[in-house]
Amino acid sequence: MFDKILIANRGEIALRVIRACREMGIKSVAVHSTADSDAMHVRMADESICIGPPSAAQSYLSVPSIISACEITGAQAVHPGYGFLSENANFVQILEDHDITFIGPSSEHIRVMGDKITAKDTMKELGVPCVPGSDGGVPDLESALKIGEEFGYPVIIKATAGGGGKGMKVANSAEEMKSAFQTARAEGKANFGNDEVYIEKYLTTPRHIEVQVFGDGKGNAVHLAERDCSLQRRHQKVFEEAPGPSISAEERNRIGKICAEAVAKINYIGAGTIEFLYENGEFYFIEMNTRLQVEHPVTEGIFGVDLVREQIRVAEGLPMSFTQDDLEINGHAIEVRINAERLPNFAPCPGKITQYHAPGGLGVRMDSALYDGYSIPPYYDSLIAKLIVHGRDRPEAMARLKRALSELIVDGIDTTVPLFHALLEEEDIRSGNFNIHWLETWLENQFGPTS
Ligand code: MV4
Repeated sequence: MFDKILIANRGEIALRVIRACREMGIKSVAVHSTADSDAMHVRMADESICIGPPSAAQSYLSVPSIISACEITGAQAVHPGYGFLSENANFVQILEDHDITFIGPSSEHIRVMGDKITAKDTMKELGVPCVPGSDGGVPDLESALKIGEEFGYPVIIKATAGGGGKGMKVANSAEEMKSAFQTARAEGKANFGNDEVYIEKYLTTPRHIEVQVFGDGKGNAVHLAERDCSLQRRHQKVFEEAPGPSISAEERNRIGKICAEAVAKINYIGAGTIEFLYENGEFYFIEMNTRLQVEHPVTEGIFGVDLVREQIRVAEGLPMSFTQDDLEINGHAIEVRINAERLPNFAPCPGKITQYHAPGGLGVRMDSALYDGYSIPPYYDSLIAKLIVHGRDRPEAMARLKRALSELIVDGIDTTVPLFHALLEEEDIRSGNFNIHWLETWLENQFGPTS
């Protein structure tokens, strides 16, 4: 059993892990930059250690600093949270070499899924349905044009190392292929040091549906249904829910089984998310994330399980505490991401919180590292809170979200809270009628193209 876990993260996700550790009787170590000396995760952990200056590159992303912090504090394991080093295969390799347990998948699984071409090859081989397109990388424009002819336009060219929408270009015709192909390549090279690209049929109006999976690393795995994360702006999720309002029990069981069997077969360990585009009743794999995701609480809400506790258990070599048969969906959960950002442009808005009041009551969970008088530093992600509500059904969850938002007070800075008040009045949101383009179209209609 682990005696002490180091959390290589900050903010609400660091608190999330510290809380799981405390419930399991495991000591927690917070790491922090000099800009985070007053941060809540430092206060809440059993111990803390400063690992560098404000810039993430020199603190939360510094592998030598994190390894040193483990050695100094005697932590036997590292939980990476999400972002930062959570999907860095080299970091995991170095931990493995130092006999420090990474609470997450093997470096090998992270590496395979971190490259989208090898991820797609692997998933296809495992029987997961994929978007039609090139088999592997496309080496030159001539081959790209052939693929365009074969699958028909529009197609999308994607950098294999891409992320956050970078290195992704749509070509609507053969004429557009040249510049789309070259731009995707150049963006891959510039942003990720990798110019390899692949091509898919472009799906015009899909939903983003992601299946939560969990493995024990010994050939056992389960799925925990799906989340609908279609409401995004510039590839940032804004509003997430589980289960997906458009997915039937039959579809859920079918795709869930495919995903669980796939990760069982590769002896995957820990939490993972298999991302799909969903259009006209079909699922198309696009990517796999090998981390605990920001929106994991909606899954926890409908299943009543603690995913971080399970991550720690399997990292210790223990079995998961549930089987597929134990997992039953109870009601509906919604998460909204509250960012320190000013509408309509979502400009980051760090600063001092002059008044803070978190909502509460039945079915309300507030995951946040805010406190009264806290100063949000300007160096990191603008997510400051996740408000998660649970109800017996979707309408009850929506009513509860509206009620909880009305109780919330975050004064001193601008936040995305007004966006959620407005969204909850929209018929499409109330009825679950949206795809990946809905939010950006709505924002343009509300505020014009500047947003
Ligand atoms: C696509 C697509 C349409 N067709 N692939 C965006 C980021 C990356 N995760 C995959 N993305 C997309 N891939 C095919 N074949 C549309 C998107 C996409 C998108 C996907 C999910 C959520 C929001 C999105 C917004 C724009 C584009």
